[in-house]
Amino acid sequence: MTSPLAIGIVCFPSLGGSGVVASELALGMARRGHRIHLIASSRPSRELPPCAGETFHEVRVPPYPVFEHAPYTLAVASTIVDIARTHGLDLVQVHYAVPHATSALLARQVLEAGGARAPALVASLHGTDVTRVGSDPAYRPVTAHAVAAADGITVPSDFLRREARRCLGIPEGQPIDVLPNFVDTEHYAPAPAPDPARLAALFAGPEAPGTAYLFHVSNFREVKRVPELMEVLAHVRRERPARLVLVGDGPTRGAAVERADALGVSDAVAFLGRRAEFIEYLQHADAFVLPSETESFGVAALEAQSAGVPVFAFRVGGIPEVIVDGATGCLVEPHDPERLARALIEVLGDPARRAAMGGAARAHAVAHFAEPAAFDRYEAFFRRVLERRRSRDSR
Ligand code: GMT
Repeated sequence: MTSPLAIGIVCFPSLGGSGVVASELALGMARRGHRIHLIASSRPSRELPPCAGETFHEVRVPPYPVFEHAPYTLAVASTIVDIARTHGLDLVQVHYAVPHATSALLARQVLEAGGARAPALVASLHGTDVTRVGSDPAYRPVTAHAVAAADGITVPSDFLRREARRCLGIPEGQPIDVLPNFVDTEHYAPAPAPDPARLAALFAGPEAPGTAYLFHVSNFREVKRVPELMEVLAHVRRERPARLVLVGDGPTRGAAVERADALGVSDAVAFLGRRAEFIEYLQHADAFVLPSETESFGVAALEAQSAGVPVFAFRVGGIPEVIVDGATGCLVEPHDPERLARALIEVLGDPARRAAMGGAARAHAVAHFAEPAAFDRYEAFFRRVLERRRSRDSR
């Protein structure tokens, strides 16, 4: 019987994939008997049932008139120090390197300066913390230093491992472990029996027979290319009736609404805004469309597959590591909305093929990305990191 670990998990609370991964992992590890301290500026928006082994710690960032930008990085570092001193921590895992890896490194230095043994540091990289924000000269020197100083580094795909070496200069000799993201396959499951009345209620609108339902969820940042989704829909609708439902909100929502108006498809689009729960929409959708410019992984695409919904996306970043082109969805060359629409028209026009893809998507998610196995991988990884540090310290 291995001993339970005390783990601090730091994340951003918003509906982004890194927050989802962090909060699901926190719950999964707490249910396995570990003591988990979840650290964020507010409760992560993915509401999960309370669990005895999990404690939430809010990072307090007090404003002060001198600050143009309140120093969140210092507040996270102080929170980690406080938890380590009060409760004891074996390991701190930070999700999203900017600025969390720097906060954790600072916390380590503060604890060691006080004569304490600092927790091991794991930097879990997610995407733009490497490719865009982390590699921006405004942040790169400090971010690269903090990530390289971690006792363990994880990424969700081979793609992001290559990018971490290239953008942050992590040397070949330093291990970066690929731990793919995961999904709760019991929650994200196909509908037991698709219900036409429920379908009509969910995707309300004047329906033509055979209407195809397209679904998208994201944080509507530039990288997601949500306005281009309107073009995909317009192309599809030239060939067949289709509606698009979007969950989420963010900086490009206005541009997406305008593009839908300009293309004359507004009546066929529903912007539902932010909501943590959208499983029913997924379960009743014919396709999930993700026209992102890049994705290191694409948690939403995995959730769709787990619900038995094929994914249509551009062949970019780590997406080919999550979606099997032609089997669990379709990947087309970036970044042409018309090509994406043609792939949709082809598959949606062949109900038997669509059904086979849905079944394959579900099987793929269950076989490769289910939570229990992912939690095993994380636990083994955390123990490896601690062991590595122990043997280094004893030398
Ligand atoms: O890097 C980001 O843009 C934010 C981050 C997030 O917090 O949602 O998204 C990244 O991490 C997710 C979880 O690992 C991945 O599923 C997303 O593909 C990745 N986003 C990008 O690479 C653009």
